[in-house]
This record gives sequence, structure tokens and C-alpha cells, in this order.
Amino acid sequence: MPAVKLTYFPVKALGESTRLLLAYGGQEFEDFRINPETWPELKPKTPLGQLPVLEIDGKQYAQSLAIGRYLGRKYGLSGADIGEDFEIDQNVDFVNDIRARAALVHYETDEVLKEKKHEDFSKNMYPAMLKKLDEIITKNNGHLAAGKLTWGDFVLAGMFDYLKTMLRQPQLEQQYPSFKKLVDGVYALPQLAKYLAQAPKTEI
Ligand SMILES: N[C@@H](CCC(=O)N[C@@H](CS)C(=O)NCC(=O)O)C(=O)O
Repeated sequence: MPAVKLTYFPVKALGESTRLLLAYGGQEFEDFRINPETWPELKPKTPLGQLPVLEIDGKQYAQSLAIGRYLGRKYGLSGADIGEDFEIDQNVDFVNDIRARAALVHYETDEVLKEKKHEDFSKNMYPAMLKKLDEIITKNNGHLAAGKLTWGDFVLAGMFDYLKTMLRQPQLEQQYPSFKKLVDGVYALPQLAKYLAQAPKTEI
């Protein structure tokens, strides 16, 4: 078995999909949750100056979605053909668009502007995007794409708590039960049980 290490901060956010996919694939890995204080020292040694970074037998892989796509192919969680692969990429990118917009607000340092953006996005952007995501999942038998379990489901499940926090919608799953069903379905996969039993519990 290859030597595998996943380096990320001590949260789920953009790192959890990789942890879940590795667990699903039955891959033993070092789950290295770096102390943010020591990050500046490691940053220049990573491919893009960002985390997560997956290391397989000494080779480093960056970008959480590219890693998800790669592990999805490896563990039989990609599309049956290039059409399905496209659909997975498209819908994963859409989820990532929602995350990126919410992150624009969440990481805004000007508090006045932050609240203004939150109000604007909550009124003019999030509702339509979340409704569309609900439609996509409903159309795909409770999955993100291709009507079946794919690596895209792991992306949404892994970042779900982070997304809810950034959207400031702790009750999001009550409004959209389809989201909860998808996320719960991933976390209930028997292949993940061992990882989840020992993984630190984090809010995001
Ligand atoms: N598109 C990248 C985004 C990675 C990213 O923004 N990582 C953040 C943590 S969530 C990070 O490394 N921040 C520290 C820094 O940029 O120095 C991905 O999906 O992997």
C-alpha cells in the first residue's frame, strides 16, 4: 500500500472530502492536521501555497477538487462515460461557486462591508443557487450528479458544515431536506465507519 498523507488544517472544510474518499477507498493515511501557527513554515514547500495537500509516495497533489476527481477515478466514484464525468464536474463547480460566494462574505475583513455583502447575497444570490442545488439533487435520486454516488457527493458532504457556517444558515437542511439526505447518505457509508469513529469532531 502506498504511503499516503493528507495535510490540512484541523477542520473539515476543504480537506474532509479527501479524508472521506481515502477512507472509502480503504486507504490507510496519515491525517495530519496542522497547527495554523506552523503553517507559514510549510506554505512555501507546498505546490500552490495552499492546503489541502495530499502526498502519495512522496508526490504532492494540491487543489481539493482535482484531488477529489483523481480519487474518484481511483475508487470507482467517477462517471460511466465522459458525459457523466462532465455532469459531475459541472455540479461540483456549482457547489464550489456557492462556497466561493459565501467565502467572499465570511473572509471580508471590513465589518460594515461584510454585513452589506451578506445582506445582498442572502437576498439576491443564495436563495436561487440553493434552490437550484435542491433541484439538481432531487433530479439525481438524492445525489449531486449522474443519479448515483460519485466523488461529487463527497465534496458536498465534506464541506457542508463549513458552507452552512459561511452562509449563516445553521438550519439549511430543514429548508432543504435533500441536502441532509445526501450528506447523511455519505456519512453512513460503511466504508467510512472506522475513519469517522476516530476522527476529531469539528464544527466546520
Ligand atoms: N481551491 C483550493 C483552495 C485552497 C484554499 O483556499 N485553502 C486555504 C484553506 S481552506 C488555505 O490554504 N489557506 C491558507 C493560505 O492560503 O495561506 C482548493 O480547493 O484546494
